Amino acid sequence: MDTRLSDLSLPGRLAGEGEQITMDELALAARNHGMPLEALHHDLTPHGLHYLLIHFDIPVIDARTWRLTVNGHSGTPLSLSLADLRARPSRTVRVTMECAGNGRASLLPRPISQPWLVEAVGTAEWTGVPLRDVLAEAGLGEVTVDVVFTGADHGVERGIEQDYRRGLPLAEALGDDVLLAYEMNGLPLPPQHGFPLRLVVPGWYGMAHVKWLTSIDVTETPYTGYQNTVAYRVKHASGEEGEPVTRIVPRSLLVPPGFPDFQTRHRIVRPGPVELTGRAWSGLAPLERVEVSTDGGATWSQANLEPPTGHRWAWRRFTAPWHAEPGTYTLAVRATDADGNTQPHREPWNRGGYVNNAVHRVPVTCLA
Ligand SMILES: Nc1nc2c(c(=O)[nH]1)N[C@H]1C(S)=C(S)[C@@H](COP(=O)(O)O)O[C@H]1N2
Ligand SMILES: [Mo]
Repeated sequence: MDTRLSDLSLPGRLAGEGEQITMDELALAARNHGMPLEALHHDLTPHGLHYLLIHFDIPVIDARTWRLTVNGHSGTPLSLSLADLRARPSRTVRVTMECAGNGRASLLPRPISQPWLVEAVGTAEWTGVPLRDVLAEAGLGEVTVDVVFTGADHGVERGIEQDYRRGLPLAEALGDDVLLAYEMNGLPLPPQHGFPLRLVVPGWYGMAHVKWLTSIDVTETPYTGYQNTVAYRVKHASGEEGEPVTRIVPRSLLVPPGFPDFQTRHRIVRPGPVELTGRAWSGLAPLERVEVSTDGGATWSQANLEPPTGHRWAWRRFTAPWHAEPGTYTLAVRATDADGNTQPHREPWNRGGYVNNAVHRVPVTCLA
């Protein structure tokens, strides 16, 4: 029998009208977990609570034999061990990372893929070597356009067998805070977050932060691999070329107040003062303001946004007092950045379900 990968791998599909979450989506959701929203209380997402997104399998890597190969223009490729990288000057950067597909499960029609609600986010301190130092040593020449990062994980997507690989424009790759990171919150990277080495591109959606790095290559023409030219593009029909997904647009999330019902997770509060709190971030421009609503976004009032801490790429906390009276409410929150980018009421729709930053809504019942 002639078996082809293209027969085994499903084409991109939109859920039919009324079609519930499929077993394939459940299988993805069970592997790729979100951050429980109560963890928004922490400046740094505690180990194990950071969201996770892995296209294929988590590779098993022996750090003693692992090497990073860097193919630049200096003639001989660099071959760096973990010890070589750790011996170099390091930098630590606090970064809020969010999956570009965050919010996908709420789109109508729903693109069938990892069915995120709103929790595909986390904040960590990444320690590693500035990428540009390594690129300078490897030699960039005059002609480099993109820098291409290859992970050790391997699989098939839409019939195309591949290593997870992404290209990044050179100007972005040379950013001060772009790291080849070997530590997360002061500990070696855990296997699921890219051990022994991952790329960190602060301000960009998650797909750019390639895990389990094995090689870095510079190219003289724009990189045209699957994860840049087929996936992670904002398209309205499947045949379109679309626009590449890049930086994180403003978003804010509430810590759901009060306490939840186990099965529905519906929130319950008691009458009296309730402090609404949560986090907001933007990879485009610094945040300007956060607003909250208790009537589903019909009216808004300004929240207290904590001042910037010097961690440009990390989320910021906000609080807003609320005096709860018996009844049912839809709480909502939205963030706006210094360039005027804000969050829409309705989910912006596109074929892959990317860059959806609709306002976060939390239904709450206040007991009598
Ligand atoms: N090698 C490799 N890197 C990867 C991925 C992957 O599947 N393989 N997933 C990307 C995506 S889509 C996201 S959102 C982030 C998630 O990083 P985290 O799991 O550490 O939160 O990793 C990115 N880096
Ligand atoms: Mo992602």
